[in-house]
Amino acid sequence: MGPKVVVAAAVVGAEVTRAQSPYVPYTPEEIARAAVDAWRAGAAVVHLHARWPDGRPSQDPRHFREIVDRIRAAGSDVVLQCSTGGAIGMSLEERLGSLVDGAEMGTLNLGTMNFGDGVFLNPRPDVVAVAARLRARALVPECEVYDAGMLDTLRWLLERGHLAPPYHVQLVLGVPGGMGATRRNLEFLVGGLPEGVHWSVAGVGRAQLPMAEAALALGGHVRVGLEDNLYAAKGVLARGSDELVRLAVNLAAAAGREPATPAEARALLGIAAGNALVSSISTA
Ligand code: KMH
Ligand code: ZN
Repeated sequence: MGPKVVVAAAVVGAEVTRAQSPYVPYTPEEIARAAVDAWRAGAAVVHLHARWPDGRPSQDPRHFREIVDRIRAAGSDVVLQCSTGGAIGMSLEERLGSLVDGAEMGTLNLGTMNFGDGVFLNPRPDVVAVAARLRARALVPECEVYDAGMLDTLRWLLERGHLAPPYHVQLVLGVPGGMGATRRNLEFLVGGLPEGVHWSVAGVGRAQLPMAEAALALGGHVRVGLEDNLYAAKGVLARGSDELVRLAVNLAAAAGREPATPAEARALLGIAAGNALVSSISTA
């Protein structure tokens, strides 16, 4: 058996809509249920966004608190990672609203880029500010890397002391405006990572499962879920992120890798157990 694989589920992003798939969760209750289903299917980490009931993206702390509380109330010990990326056009302070008590990780987006037809703004001072907020809240950063130059920003953050281990790297490949989801790009990025860092791949659209397969072969971790991909197979909508997690777990088995439990993922990613299982209600 190879090293354990941390399977992360991104159960809803800021962009996908119910017009595209009826399985996209919107309300905190739906998002929490999707997260718990993904955990039951083998995900050790859930990457969380929130929505208003009409589907607009939300970074409102009340939504994140309800999601966190509902996941814990369902008895799940899944690692909770909150998005600070939010949606294009949100202010930095709005984006940081997601970092509620009970969160264990937060994303750190490493640069500005075209994101579809919009621009995802992450000027370097904002990246430093998000890193500082994550550190102040004792959250483990997940560095979102969409393009090769962002690895240079990662090194700059480390050299200047804005970022220090433990942190995790997510290579998000296939965003229109970022690096394409190809094996060659993946191998190039992995070759440029700091020594010993844990990394994962999130392939966008139809590249999701092929990128997961490539990451498994290269010793990385994987992210799947409806945020990045709505389909289980060509023309067949996934009925939820849990279905995509099961497909990833099957790929892992074929690659001789077993999914890590949330406790094992915490140990691998350097997440203090003390941060886990603290609900926002119990600390309010
Ligand atoms: N919605 C994207 C613009 C993150 O979660 O940190 C940014 C995003 C990244 O989803
Ligand atoms: Zn996200």
